[in-house]
Formats: sequence, C-alpha cells, structure tokens
Amino acid sequence: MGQLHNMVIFVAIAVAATILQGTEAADYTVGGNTGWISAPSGGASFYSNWASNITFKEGDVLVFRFTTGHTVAELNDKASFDNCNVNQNQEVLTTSPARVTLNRTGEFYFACTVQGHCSSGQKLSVNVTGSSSPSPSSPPGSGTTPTSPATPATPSPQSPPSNPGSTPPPPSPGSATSLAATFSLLFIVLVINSLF
Ligand SMILES: *[C@@H]1O[C@H](CO)[C@@H](O)[C@H](O)[C@H]1NC(C)=O
Ligand SMILES: *[C@@H]1O[C@H](CO)[C@@H](O)[C@H](O)[C@H]1NC(C)=O
Ligand SMILES: *[C@@H]1O[C@H](CO)[C@@H](O)[C@H](O)[C@H]1NC(C)=O
Ligand SMILES: [Cu+2]
Repeated sequence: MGQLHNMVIFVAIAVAATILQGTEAADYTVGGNTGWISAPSGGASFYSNWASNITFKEGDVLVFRFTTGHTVAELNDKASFDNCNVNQNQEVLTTSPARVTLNRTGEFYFACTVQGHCSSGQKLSVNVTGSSSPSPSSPPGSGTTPTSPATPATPSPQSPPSNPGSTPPPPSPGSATSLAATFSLLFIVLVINSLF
C-alpha cells in the first residue's frame, strides 16, 4: 500500500513536471553576450551556431540586443535570407532590446537592414519545431539542424537558462504561469495523498 501510494505521487509529479516544462516559454538573447552585431566572428555562422544549440518552441521570444545603428527585420523567406534581400520589409525594429515572439512553428528569418550588415553576418534563421504541447524527446535526426540533445537534465521550471543566451527571466507571464502550475501540482499531490 505504502509503495503504491508513493508511486502514485511520483507519477503525479512527473506528469505535472512534464506539463510545466512543455508550456514554459523562454526568452533567448540572440547571440548571447555578444548580442546582435554586424560582423560577428565567423560571419553568419556565428548566429547559426548560436541557434543550433537551442530547440525553439512556439511561444519562445527572441531578444535582439544591439547598439544604435542596427535594426531587426523579419525577412519573407529563405531566398531573401540567403541573398540578404532586406529591402522589402514590412516592419523594421530599431529599438533595442527588440523582442520577437516566435508565434508559429516553422522557419523564421531575420537580418539587420543597415547596408552591408546582413552580408557581414548579421542575420539569423531559426526553425521552431517544438509546439507547446509536451512531447519532450523527438527522435534524433528528425530535424536537420544539429541540435545538441536539448539539455536532458531537466532544468528547474523557473529557469530554462543553461541554454546559451537565455536572459535571466524578469517576472514575466511565464513565471506567473509556473507559479500557478506549481500550486496546482501541490494541490494534486494533496488530493491524491488524501485518497490513500
Ligand atoms: C554550442 O554547443 C557546442 C557543443 O556543446 C559548443 O561547443 C558551442 O560552444 C556552443 N555554441 C554556443 C554559441 O553556445
Ligand atoms: C505572428 O506575429 C506577426 C507579427 O506580429 C504577425 O504578423 C503574424 O500574423 C503572427 N502570426 C500568427 C500565426 O499569429
Ligand atoms: C524545420 O523543421 C521542420 C520540422 O522538423 C523540418 O521539416 C524542416 O526541414 C526544418 N527546416 C530547416 C531549414 O531545417
Ligand atoms: Cu546592423
């Protein structure tokens, strides 16, 4: 009886933790401490390397931090990205930090619109693969981006960092959510506990 009891609690915690992790959106500072600059070392591969270490989920936020004289624009497609065709943008963000929510799955393309900066490497593509529903481990090889196994050691719910470039989360809607979820978890455990 005691063993079953413990097991039920354990399962409840595991389920709740999975849900928590699946719904937590993260902020990522583009380029980490380097930020959004015009000629990163290694050129454009700098930002693709940075992105390759992160599995982006729908709802995550890119935070572009830059000095005056740079911008952020979302490009229409891969061709524009490859050719640094930054002329036909609907919206150009000129104020740092510029926050862009990855509000769908699929590919996103960004570049600085200042002449010459994109071609010197100030451009970023990300592929949003994770939805916010809990499916923690997609089989390796399902994405073409070389992702390092997305930190198997589960980070604590409030701090997704350990990912490069994650900003220390300011009190955000996300933390409110995880607070609520933590209390729900506590509640579930108490209810289950009282059943035995
Ligand atoms: C990405 O991960 C690789 C392998 O763990 C590491 O060598 C590299 O420094 C990381 N890159 C960034 C930008 O954090
Ligand atoms: C995502 O956000 C952009 C910019 O705010 C908006 O134009 C677009 O319609 C949004 N897409 C979805 C799927 O909500
Ligand atoms: C983005 O991810 C999707 C789903 O995993 C995959 O089909 C697509 O090929 C990826 N695109 C790129 C450019 O890696
Ligand atoms: Cu620039």
